[in-house]
Amino acid sequence: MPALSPEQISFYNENGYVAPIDIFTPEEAAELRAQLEALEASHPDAVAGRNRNNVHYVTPLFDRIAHNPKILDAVESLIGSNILVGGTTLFVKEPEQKGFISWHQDARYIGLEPFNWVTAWLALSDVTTENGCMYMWEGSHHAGQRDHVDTYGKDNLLTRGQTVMDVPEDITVPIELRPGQLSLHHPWVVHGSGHNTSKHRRIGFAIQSYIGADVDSVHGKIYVQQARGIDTHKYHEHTPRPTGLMQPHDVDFRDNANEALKQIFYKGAKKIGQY
Ligand SMILES: O=C(O)CCC(=O)C(=O)O
Repeated sequence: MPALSPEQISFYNENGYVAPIDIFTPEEAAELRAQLEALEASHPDAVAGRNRNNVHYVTPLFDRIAHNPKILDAVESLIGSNILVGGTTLFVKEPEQKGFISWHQDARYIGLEPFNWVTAWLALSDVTTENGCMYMWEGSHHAGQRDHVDTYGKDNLLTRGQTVMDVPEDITVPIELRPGQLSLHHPWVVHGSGHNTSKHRRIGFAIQSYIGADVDSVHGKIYVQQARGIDTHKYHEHTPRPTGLMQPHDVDFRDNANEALKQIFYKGAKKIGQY
């Protein structure tokens, strides 16, 4: 499916997310997953810990996903045609892993303004309530930015365990996806995800985020790639796309970019948590 339909756009505007969006066939998604798992076997440190951020700088596999025209068509429906890739994160939950993601808004710590941006989350495995899919608090983006408490919870996969309290959990909606399906969510929608209680991996790749060319970074330096259109505002340094797997200059660059990202994520934090 290319661009979002008017109904999907209305749904996004009303609820703060839209899903599922078919991007890859199950066969294509299985192939992408196989490539990821080969990469995990050959370069275990390249996609884990802090390095789960910005894998698209060092792997043609994730670079191609981040620049996929079908994903960009859907994103263009929401933020317009001048699109930059502002960063990516792999969100993998291993079988029966305790890790969870507390209720939060992406906009709270990322520091991208104005809010003409969207997070895209691509499933590379089945994503279910059992294996820790995201839940959305529908419509919560309408109230703008909310207070978060930095909990630094042991099993919390967010950097500082930032948490929106008093979320009406019983009305939040699970976003179940098949491999190759995408969800898109608004910077202010409150969302989170639970433990993987299943015997299977839950694998998601988030482009976090696609930003309009008019979006600046108010907490620190970010690097971008032109995904579509032109950079009308030139706020950010542009980076080349990888020419091969784990090329030394790309790895050096990614390390620098992740150090800069750390400064943003932990700005004003009382302590540095785990990645
Ligand atoms: O992968 C998850 O469960 C949560 C990811 C998330 O919070 C996000 O992409 O904004």
